[in-house]
Amino acid sequence: MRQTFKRRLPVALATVAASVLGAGLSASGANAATAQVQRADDCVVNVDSGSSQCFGTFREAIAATTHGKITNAPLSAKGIDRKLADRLSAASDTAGAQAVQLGAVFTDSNYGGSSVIFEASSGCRSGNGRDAQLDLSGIWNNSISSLTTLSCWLELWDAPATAGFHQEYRQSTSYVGDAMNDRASSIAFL
Ligand SMILES: [Ca+2]
Repeated sequence: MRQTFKRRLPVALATVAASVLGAGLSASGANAATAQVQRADDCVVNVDSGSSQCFGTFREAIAATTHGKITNAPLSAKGIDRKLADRLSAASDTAGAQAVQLGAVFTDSNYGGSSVIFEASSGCRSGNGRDAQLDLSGIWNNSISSLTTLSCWLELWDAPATAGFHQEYRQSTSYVGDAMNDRASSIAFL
């Protein structure tokens, strides 16, 4: 069924407790390389449940994580900026908000490439210890180059299960730096 498989439609992926970003495994071999060139994945991962959904545009991913509160975000993740981050914070503060956005990571510098927006039922209390963590897999493993902090500070770790070399980011960062670039295999939310 490879020819009829539509990667751009929202896909509810099976929950995998320790390694939630399985969307990158949905294609294989030469087809995977082609797909990544043609279309980046923009995914939303719920760190409470481990579930993830991927979309054809960053705008769709933002609409999903805000449950329709923001439907005019930029089509490309490259459009994420302080204004959008402020809107996300405002949306998650409103009564009845169903998710808080913790932060986002990108496979290219300057918020480009494939993106993952992390959400949870509640936000981080920055500076007050670790609120959540998860492993990066699929196309996101060893590929993160930039990130956006929203409710949380983000900490990138070289090894799975937040082990090994790591760096903490307290603000949005257009390039995570030579020491951490294309190296993160897990992430912690502070
Ligand atoms: Ca690594």
